[in-house]
Amino acid sequence: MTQDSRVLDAVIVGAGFAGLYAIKRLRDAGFSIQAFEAGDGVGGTWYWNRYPGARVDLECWDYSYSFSPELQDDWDWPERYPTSAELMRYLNHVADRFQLRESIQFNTKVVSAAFDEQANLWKVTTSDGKTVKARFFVPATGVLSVPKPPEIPGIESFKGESYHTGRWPHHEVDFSNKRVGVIGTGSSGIQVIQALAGKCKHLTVFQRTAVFVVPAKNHPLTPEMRARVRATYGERRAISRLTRFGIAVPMAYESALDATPQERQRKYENAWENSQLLGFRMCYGDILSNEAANETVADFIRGKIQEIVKKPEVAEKLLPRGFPFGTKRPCLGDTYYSIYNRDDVTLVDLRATPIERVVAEGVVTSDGLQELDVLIYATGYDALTGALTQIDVRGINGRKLTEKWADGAKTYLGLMTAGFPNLFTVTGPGSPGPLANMSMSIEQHVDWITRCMEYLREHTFDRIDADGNAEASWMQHVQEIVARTLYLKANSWYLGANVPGKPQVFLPYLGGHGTYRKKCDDVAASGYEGFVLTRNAANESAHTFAPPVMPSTAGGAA
Ligand code: N01
Repeated sequence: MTQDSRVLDAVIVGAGFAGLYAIKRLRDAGFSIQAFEAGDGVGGTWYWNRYPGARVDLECWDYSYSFSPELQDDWDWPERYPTSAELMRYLNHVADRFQLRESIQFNTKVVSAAFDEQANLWKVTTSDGKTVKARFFVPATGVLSVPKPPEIPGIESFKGESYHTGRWPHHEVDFSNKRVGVIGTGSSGIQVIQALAGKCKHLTVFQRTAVFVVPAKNHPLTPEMRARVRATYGERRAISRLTRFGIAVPMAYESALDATPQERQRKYENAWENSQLLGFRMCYGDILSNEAANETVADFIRGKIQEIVKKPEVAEKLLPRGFPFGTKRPCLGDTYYSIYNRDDVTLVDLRATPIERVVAEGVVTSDGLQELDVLIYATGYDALTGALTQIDVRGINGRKLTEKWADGAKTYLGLMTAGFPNLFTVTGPGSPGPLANMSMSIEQHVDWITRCMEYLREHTFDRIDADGNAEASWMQHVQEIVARTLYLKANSWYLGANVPGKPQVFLPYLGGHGTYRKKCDDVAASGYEGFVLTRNAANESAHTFAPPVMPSTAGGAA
C-alpha cells in the first residue's frame, strides 16, 4: 500500500454528471481535489449504459447542465431525447472545455474510506493499492450505477453471449441472424427491446411485470427549435428550480374524479399524443395520491395497449395490473406495443410460466426451453444505496456504513448521514434524487455542498456532521410524505423491493424539488441548522443547532 503524501480538501468518487460538476465547482472555489473513476472515461451512467436504444427520458433542455451560459449557448442538441452516445459526446465536451480530466484518475475504484476522528480526515484507499487523505469525502456515485444480479440459477452455464444493460460492452454487438432473449421490462428493457425488434433473427421478451409505456414522440430538432431551446434556457431553468419535478411543466390541482369521463378522455388523449414523461401525472392533481383517480389513467393506457396489439392474448399479458400508474417508473417508447404484432417477437409471461434456470442453450421456463444465442439481462440496479455500500465506509468509532444502514439508509436531507462527518452524498437517499430532474438535482446538491465547505473554511470549522435527531426527523418526514401517496403500493426500486434481502424503505423525498431546495437553502442560511459543526480540540467546542422545522409541502406530495 502506498500513501499519497498530499492532504487534499476533497476526494470525489465518480466522473458522471455529478462527479464532473463537483470537480468543476470545488476547484473553482479553490479546494484541492482528486477524483477517482472506475471506468476509463467520463460519463458515469452513460459510460456503462451503451445498449442499443439507450437514451434519456427527459428532454435535452432539462437534462443538461445549467451552470454555464456559454456551454448552453454553444451546444446543439440534435434530438428531443438525446441518445447515450450523444450524452457521452456532451459529457466529454464538458470535461474538455473545463479541463476536468486532469483531476480524474481513471480505471480506479475507491475501495474503502475511513474517518480519522483525531485528525478529522478521511483516509481513502483505491484499487491500485494507494491511499490518500482528504478533509471531505464526496461520493458522486449515482443512484443507478450498480447492476443487480438477475438471481436466476445457471446463468454462468449459458454458452451464448450474455450482457447486462448496465454494463454494456464498448464493442459493437452483432445481433443479425441471432436468437435474442431479453429478461426485464423496465426502462432499460423497453428501450433495448424496441431497438432489437426486427434487427435479429428472433426476439424473445421475458416479462415478469408489465409496465406502463407511454409514447416518447422523440424527434430531431430543427435549427429553429434549437435556437428556441437556447433562447429560453434562462427562463425555463428559473421556473424549473421552483417546481415539484425540477421541470417547467404546468401543475394541475383539480381531481380527476371531478372531471366528466369526456373531459378526462380529452386530457388523456392529449397527454398520449403530446407525451413526455410527466404528461399523465400533470393531467390532474391526485393521479399519484388517489387510487380511483389513478385508475382512470391506468384504464386509459390499458385501452391503448388493447387497440395497438392485434393478438388479444398477447395484449392481455401486456396490460399493467397490480400497482398504480406512476409508482413504478413509467417508460417511454414509440414502438413498444406495436412490435408485438411482429412474427419474429415473442412475449413470455413469467407470471404464468416462471423461469426455472438458465442452461447452456437458453432459458428454461415452466413451459420448456427457449433456445437463444444472446441473452440480455435488463434486470435493473441496486439503486440509491448500492454504489455507496459497495465501498467499505467507516465513520466515528470505526462504524461501518452498511451497519448503520442495515435497516434502511438514513440521512439528513440526503446530504449527510450522522456519524460519518465530512462525507457528503450527492442526490443521496432522502433527497428527491431520481424523482426529480437529475441534472438539476445534481447541480443543486453540488452547489450546496460547495457553499457549505466554503462556510466551514471561512469560519474555521474542521468538521460537520448531521445531528442524529435532525436526521431521524427528516427520515420520518420522508416517510410521512410518501404515505400520502400511492408509491408504497408498488414493488419498486425506489423502495429497494427489487433486491432480495434489501431493507424496504422508500428513500426518495417526495416533497418536491422546489420545496426541498428551499429547505436546504434555509438550513444553510441559518448557519447549518440540524448539523453539528466543530473545530479541532485545540480550537473551540461544538456548535450545534436546534432540531430543524420540516418544510410544509403545500400542493401535496409528488
Ligand atoms: O431496471 P428496473 P431498469 N427475473 O428495475 C425485471 C432509469 N433508466 O434498468 O418489475 C425476471 O426498472 C423486473 O421485473 P419486476 C429509470 O429511472 C432510465 O429498466 O421486478 N425479471 C423489471 O421488469 C429506471 O426506472 C432510462 O417484476 C426480472 C426489470 O427486470 C431505472 O433506470 C433508461 C428479474 C428491471 O427493471 C431502472 O431501469 C434506463 C428476474 N430475476 C433506465 N429481476 C431512461 O432515461 C429483475 N427483473 C429512458
